[in-house]
Amino acid sequence: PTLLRRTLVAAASAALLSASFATLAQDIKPRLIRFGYGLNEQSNQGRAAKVFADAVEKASGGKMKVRAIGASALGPDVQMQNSLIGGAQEMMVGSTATLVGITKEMALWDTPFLISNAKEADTLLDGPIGDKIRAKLQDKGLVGLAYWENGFRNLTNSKRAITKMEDLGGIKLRVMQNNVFLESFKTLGANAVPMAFSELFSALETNTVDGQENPFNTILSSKFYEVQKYMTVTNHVYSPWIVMASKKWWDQLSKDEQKILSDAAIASRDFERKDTRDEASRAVADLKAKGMQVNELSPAEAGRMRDKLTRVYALIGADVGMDLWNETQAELAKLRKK
Ligand code: TK8
Repeated sequence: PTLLRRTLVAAASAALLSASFATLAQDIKPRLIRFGYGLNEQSNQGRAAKVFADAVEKASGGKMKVRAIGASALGPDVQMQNSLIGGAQEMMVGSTATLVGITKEMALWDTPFLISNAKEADTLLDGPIGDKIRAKLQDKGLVGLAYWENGFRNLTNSKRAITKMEDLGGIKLRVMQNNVFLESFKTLGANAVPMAFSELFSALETNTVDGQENPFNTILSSKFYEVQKYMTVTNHVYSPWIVMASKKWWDQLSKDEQKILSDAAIASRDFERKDTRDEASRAVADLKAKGMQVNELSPAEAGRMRDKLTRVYALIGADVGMDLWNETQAELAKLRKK
């Protein structure tokens, strides 16, 4: 080999050595981490779970192994949250909306029409407001590591195209197990039924419910287009997911292990948001190709809905606290002036 080649090889192996020395010097024990989630493996959630798992394995020199378990195989969101609190499961990712029974301030993210674009979402979630709400989980036995994007929610149903508020009348609509969602859709005239996500596909298939609301990505990955004819682009709320660990378990980890998990949560968040946005930008065309009839809610109708929901805003203010609510409004006003 040439001198240059030899130098390169030497440099490369030195880099490798120092990398593994760095892992050796760290306080890392062999760990098996069950990371549960609700959607399929072939979804934005499943892809990001894999990115998280790979990042943890790599950073721990293979000592920390993440078993990502999707399709609600470890139970729906609420059940997994309780397993984490009890210490029977290590980690999960799920909707903030299903956490309100544990941490009522999470209801902020359920506010209809609060967030209007990705920039606003990222600024609120990754800034002081998102941090404050995330920190509230600690008293309840959970550690919130990062917010992923579920996305802007849209309506689907098997009855008719929704072009105005009145079209929702009598539609049996599945909502998440969350009071704000329940009250919002009741207020808009739908017959809202709370139900775990894991039961949703078959409920739609058997016409136990007529419709549901979720981001484009989920409508695609969960194949709701097979059992739903109409989709209305409403963007009625921006829904986050949150990556969490059991506090009981977390408190037994070394600082090095905690850092590996926190860093991987952030890396997977950045991957996930980009992946989700890419997929969402193509989704309407994909869903049309799958046979869905798609219409957009007019700004005037969205405005009418927003007016009708004033009552629900008061409810959220009470759960979230006026300080946090006002801080959020101020932050959004600042962003919108820029
Ligand atoms: C997945 C759920 C899902 C949510 C829902 O576990 O329930 O509709 O949007 O993402 O958290």
